[in-house]
Amino acid sequence: MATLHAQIVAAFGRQYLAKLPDGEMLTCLTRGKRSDVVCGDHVEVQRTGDASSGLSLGALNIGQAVIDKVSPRTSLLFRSDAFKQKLIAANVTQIVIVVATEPSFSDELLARCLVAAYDQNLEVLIVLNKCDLGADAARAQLANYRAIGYRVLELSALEDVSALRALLDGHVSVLVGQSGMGKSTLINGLLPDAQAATREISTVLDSGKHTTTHAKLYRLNERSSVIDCPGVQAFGLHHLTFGAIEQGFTEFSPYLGKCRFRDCRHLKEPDCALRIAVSKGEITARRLELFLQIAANKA
Ligand SMILES: Nc1nc2c(ncn2[C@@H]2O[C@H](COP(=O)(O)OP(=O)(O)O)[C@@H](O)[C@H]2O)c(=O)[nH]1
Ligand SMILES: [Mg+2]
Ligand SMILES: [Zn+2]
Repeated sequence: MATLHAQIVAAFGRQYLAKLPDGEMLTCLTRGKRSDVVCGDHVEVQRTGDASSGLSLGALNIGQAVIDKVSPRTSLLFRSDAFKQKLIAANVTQIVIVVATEPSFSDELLARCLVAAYDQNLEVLIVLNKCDLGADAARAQLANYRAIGYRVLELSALEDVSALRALLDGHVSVLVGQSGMGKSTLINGLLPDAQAATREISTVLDSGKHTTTHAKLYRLNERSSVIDCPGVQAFGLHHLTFGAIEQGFTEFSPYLGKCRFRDCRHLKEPDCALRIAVSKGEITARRLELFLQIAANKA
C-alpha cells in the first residue's frame, strides 16, 4: 500500500483525524501502543480499508488509516507534572494566549504559558477578548505585559476578528487559555463558510457539546492554520529547569547572572539582582512573586 503524507487535524484519545493534501480526511490509529501523536503533527499513513469501512461521523463517511511515522517536529507545546506529559500541539510557530475581560483570568496561567512559549521559541500574541463588556480592569492587569514587550490585541470575538486574522497570517497558531475566554468563538469568526464541513466533523467529535473536548486544527489559507484547544486550568512546567523558567520571564534577562551568588534562588539572598530591580521598580513585584511561585511548584 502506498505511503500517504497527512497532517493530524484532531486528536481524540488514541484515535486521530488526519487530512491529506487534497482535503480528504482519514481516521487513524497508531501501530502498537504509541500515543504521542498530537494535533499539528505531519505523519505518514497507509490506508487500511476502503472508505465504506471507515468510521461514519454524522453524514460523513471517512476512510481509515494507520500512522507509520511522525515527522520531526519544529516545536512541541506540552505541559507536564511529575507523572505525565500532556501534549498540546506540534509544529506551531505562534501561541495566542486568549484572556477575557470576564470571567477574570489567572495571571499565573498566563505567565506559565509565556514560559512554555519561550522554551519552544514561539511568537507570542496575547488576545484580550470580550472588550465589548468594558476592558478597564483586564487592560490594567495586562499593562505590564505590554510594557515588557508582549503584543496585546484587544477585540471582541462577537464583533470583529479581522485584526486577529491579520496577525495569524503565515503562522501555525495555537489558541490556549482557560475555558470560557472565547477561543471557540474566535475560531468561528475566523473560519470562512467554506469550512463548514470541517466544523461539522468537529461538532460530531464533540458530540454536540458546547465545550471543546479535543484539539482541532483548521486551515485559514495556504500558509496559515490555527489550532483550537480545550481550556486549560493548570499548565504544569515540570519538564523545565529553574534556569529555563528564569529565561521565560524575559524581562529578567538583563539581571540574570548578576546576583552575588551564582546559585541565587532570588529568595532572601543578599545582593540579589532581581530583588534590587524590583526595589527600583524595574521589575514588578508581582512578576517576581509569580516566578518564585512557579519555580517552587513547577507543576
Ligand atoms: N460579550 C462577549 N461574549 C463572548 C465573546 N466571545 C465569546 N463570548 C461568550 O463567552 C462564552 C465562552 O465562549 P467560548 O468560545 O465557548 O470559550 P472557550 O471555552 O474559550 O472556547 C460564550 O458564551 C460566548 O458567547 C465576546 O467577544 N463578547
Ligand atoms: Mg472552546
Ligand atoms: Zn538573585
